Amino acid sequence: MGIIRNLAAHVGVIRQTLLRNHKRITMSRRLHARRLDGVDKNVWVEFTQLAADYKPVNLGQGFPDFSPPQFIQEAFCEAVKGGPEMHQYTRAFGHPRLVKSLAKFFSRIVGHEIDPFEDILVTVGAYQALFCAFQALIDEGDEVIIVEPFFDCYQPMVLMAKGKAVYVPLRPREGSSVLSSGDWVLSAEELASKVTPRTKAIVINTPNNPLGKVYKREELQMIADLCIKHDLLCFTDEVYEWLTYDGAKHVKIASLPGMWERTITVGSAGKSFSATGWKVGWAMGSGHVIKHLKVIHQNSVYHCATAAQEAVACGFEREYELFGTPESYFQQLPAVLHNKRRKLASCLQSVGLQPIMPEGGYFMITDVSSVKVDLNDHGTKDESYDFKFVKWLVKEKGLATIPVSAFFSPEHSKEFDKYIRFCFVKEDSTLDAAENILRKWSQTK
Ligand code: IK2
Repeated sequence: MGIIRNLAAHVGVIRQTLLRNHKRITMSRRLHARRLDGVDKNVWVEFTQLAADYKPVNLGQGFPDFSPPQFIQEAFCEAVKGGPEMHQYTRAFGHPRLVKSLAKFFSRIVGHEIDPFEDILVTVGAYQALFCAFQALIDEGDEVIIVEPFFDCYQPMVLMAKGKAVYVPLRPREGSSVLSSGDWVLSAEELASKVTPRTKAIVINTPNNPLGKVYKREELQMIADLCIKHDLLCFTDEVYEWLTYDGAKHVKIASLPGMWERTITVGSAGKSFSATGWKVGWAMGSGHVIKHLKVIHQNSVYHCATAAQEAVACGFEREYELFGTPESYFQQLPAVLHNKRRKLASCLQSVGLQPIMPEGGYFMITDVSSVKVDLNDHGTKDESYDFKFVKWLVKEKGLATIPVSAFFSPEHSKEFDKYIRFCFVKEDSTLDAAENILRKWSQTK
């Protein structure tokens, strides 16, 4: 009897397993769309989880661990208290007060009268602006030239639009000792050689994440000439536009002659006002281009949080009045970060690492190939060196950073997997804690 009962239980388990597996197989056949193939891995998902699990000193993901400026916090509180309409839907393509303040602010910089209602789309962070741009403008088979290193989402966004990403890396200048991001250059010949009759757009990011390169006017002119010659679009991701150091100047490629009509400029209030969790961003460009991004937006997100947009509008109105003065947050933030950048650089140098000084942004990369550690137990066998190294650093030393090969295409990532990225938009106490970890470790080496 007992044997029969055991047998029955066993059969029951097998039956359940078969049923589950069967269900899983039929579901997985139908479940995910082909556009998800090859885009399921995400460096932020992976390393944010690792940071949540190990609670390290976090110089990983790019967000400040300090509060946004008082004026913008107050603007948000005022917006929340501002009556029923602040809690309801607003205009789909951008809250009227925000698009007007953005248009007024950026018209002065671009040197072109920006129409608030035609030329701007407010989005859920710069991320959604990029998504709308790729979805709206890239068609099946279109080629998109991406300059590496690049913010990682460009590649899956091209793939999801059924386009083909074509890569051109910035490389250290011949003979340079690579101490500054300015030594990383784009070869005009290499870039031109990638243009084919199928090329639709060139994607750049200045100031660059993770390298910190701020493209010089001549470099942008070279890209602009190519766009005009071959009738290409330019997607320019400028979320760190206010953050430049040591005299480097951010130039908007949209301000170069002939470029306004063919450029989509992406910006982020999260990065501009140190409030990344608000997720307010925008795409800006000629109305005849932006109208297509609006179609993607209206059929997916429809519109963004009203109170956050109202607060960002107040921030831009204030910055318009204070532009270029020491009271402007767009002057104050880079001044604060200038010191943090120096602090992190000297910390890295003191433990024998050679940082590449960023001219802009809030990241610094360094070569860790000289560091001798046993990475066998960290990461999978086929994972690249920097991924293993970063996992080891979190788990064994309690310090979070980001692997730089995540910002390169599969074909070039091997060349750059000796670098890791540190984020320095952090309290001095956080940078001190990171320094303590690095010093202790270097003493035990
Ligand atoms: N474009 C670039 C170049 C970015 O760096 C980001 C945000 N990156 O933050 C993650 C990190 O690198 O640690 C975005 C776009 C997205 O900006 P938003 O937060 O406004 O969507």
